[in-house]
Amino acid sequence: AAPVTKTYTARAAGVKNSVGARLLRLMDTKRTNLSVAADVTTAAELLRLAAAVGPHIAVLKTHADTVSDWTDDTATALRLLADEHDFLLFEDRKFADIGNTVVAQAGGGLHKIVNWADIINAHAVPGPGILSGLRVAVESAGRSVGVLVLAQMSSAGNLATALPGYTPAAVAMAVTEPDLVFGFIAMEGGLGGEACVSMTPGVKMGGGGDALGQQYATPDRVVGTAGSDVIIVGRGIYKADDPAAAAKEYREAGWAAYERRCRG
Ligand code: BMP
Repeated sequence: AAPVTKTYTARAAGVKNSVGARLLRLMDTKRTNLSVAADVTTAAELLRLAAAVGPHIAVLKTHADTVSDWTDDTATALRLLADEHDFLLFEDRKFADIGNTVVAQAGGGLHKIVNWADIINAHAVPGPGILSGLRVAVESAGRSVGVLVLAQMSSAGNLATALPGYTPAAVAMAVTEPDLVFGFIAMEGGLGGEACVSMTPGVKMGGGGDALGQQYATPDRVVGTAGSDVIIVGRGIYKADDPAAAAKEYREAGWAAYERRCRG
């Protein structure tokens, strides 16, 4: 399919999940479609990185379970930074269990994810009960949270991409709950229609990969050619000598690709 050429803002009105609509408007207002994958291992590094890249990003993506000294204060400090710099917090926990279990994983444990994250994500493998469970957790937290379903992955040999029918089935599951699910982790845009947001990991200037199966595409390819909406960049930014400067570069590349796409 041809990439979606409508602006993020023009699509926001059709998005039923309030976090998804907010993300689309925020990207146009702040002029950034960049998400930084903050894959650092201490709370101090995480907060330092969030403060440095905050002015350039739409979303900060975390793996709270890789932070060795995570406490409730880490979440509180992240929320303050998110509100100060106007970005959303995405905890990339990739829930993948039965509904009853994800209620406890999303709401409880050490990380109490739905108490602070704006965006969470889920594999489609367990079936729709996983979304019912996440809905219970979100409703009991009493906050606005949006869910992304993993429709595709960036890693070599991943079964979502290798098995014909997997991605359409994941999309079909997601679009039945538009007030909860606003989009996908995917390698392309347009999945689920223009009211859905695609966020793409595996992004690095120059492309390439790593030794453990990661496969990279450039911001231009992801947003321009593949029509995805948000680039997710980890090592390309947090391993740079100057993460803020690298974030600015990725922001500009992602934004230029979006503006070209909107011109059709
Ligand atoms: P990096 O840019 O350093 O390769 O990091 C990519 C980030 O995106 C990691 O946090 C990883 O967990 C996540 N990710 C991915 O790479 N591929 C996927 O398919 C899904 C992901 O969440």
